[in-house]
Amino acid sequence: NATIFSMIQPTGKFHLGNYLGAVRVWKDIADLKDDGTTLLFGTADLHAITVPKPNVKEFREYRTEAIASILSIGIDPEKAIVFHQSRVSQHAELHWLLSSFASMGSLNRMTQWKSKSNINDQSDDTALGAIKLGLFAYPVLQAADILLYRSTHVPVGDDQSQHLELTRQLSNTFNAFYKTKYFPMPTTILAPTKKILSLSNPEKKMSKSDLNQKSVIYITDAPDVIAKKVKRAVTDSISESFYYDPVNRPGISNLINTLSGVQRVSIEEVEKDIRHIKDHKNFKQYVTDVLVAELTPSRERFHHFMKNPDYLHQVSEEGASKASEIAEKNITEVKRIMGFL
Ligand code: AQP
Repeated sequence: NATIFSMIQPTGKFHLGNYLGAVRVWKDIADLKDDGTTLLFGTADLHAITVPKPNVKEFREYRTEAIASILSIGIDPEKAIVFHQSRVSQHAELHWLLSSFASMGSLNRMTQWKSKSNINDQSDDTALGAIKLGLFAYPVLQAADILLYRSTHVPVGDDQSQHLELTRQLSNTFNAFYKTKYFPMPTTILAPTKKILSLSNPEKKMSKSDLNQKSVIYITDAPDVIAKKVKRAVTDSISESFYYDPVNRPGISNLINTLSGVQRVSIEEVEKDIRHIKDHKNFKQYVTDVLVAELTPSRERFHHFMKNPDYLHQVSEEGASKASEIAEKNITEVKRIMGFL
């Protein structure tokens, strides 16, 4: 039977990239599955501390908001297991067991620890020496998350492809070492939308932890906030027509890509739809209208859920209990294979 698994870090409010690259895709998949497929969606709160979180109160809030966001986008907790990673201790346990099979070389090739630690010069030994083990080993924990449930499919945005490749590598190494077929080769389900970029710097991806709030459209932003952010988005001075050209028109192309994702149509289709628009003001107004219409229902549901913290707690605790049941069964088998039992 298929098991579909994905997580998101509670490192801030969810934005358009998280929506189009992750949670709306989870919802689409969940809507299609009524055939006994196991669905697990969670907050990767253990991953979140790889960039340490000194503000504990804020971190706690982000965890709660993450559950509210997942539900408000339309994941039904009756159909999918929704939980916090840290509430299922077997994630950390399997991370340790798998870490003996993960080579420093393969982790060294991962790009995330480099971008999150702002290392530019890899021959700078002092800077490299300051990198924390948790950030470096992050992909091993992600592999453990996925393999713990013997997941067969993992929906993610394209920035995560590299980590999924490492997961398959670890699964393969473990299976070959113990002459078993216990772990599956999880398939990556790539989100249909290309990466959403920052509004103020379309060279960078849109990120929860971006300090410049104007760069990011949060899925809970009110209509006037969305309008203001889109208005200020960096574009260009080429007027009269709007078309997709990520090299020469990165800002405009990012907005066209966003429209294509939200409206579930191809880039070419969007180009046709906006052919009649001749100036930036009207183009940005069009983008704003599309975003406001898309995000309003989930924003309203989000505020409704946030008024019911007890309900959110109950959902994530029930989810953790269901996830723990699968996790305990599977880790027991892994330990048996490895000779611990
Ligand atoms: N800009 C993006 N465009 C498309 N997809 C994106 N994702 C994140 N940013 C974009 C997808 O969201 C899922 C969850 O990501 P995550 O929270 O585990 O880590 P992240 O990719 O590091 O997300 P952020 O928003 O950039 O958070 P911070 O600022 O904490 O690093 C993944 O499936 C990812 O592909």
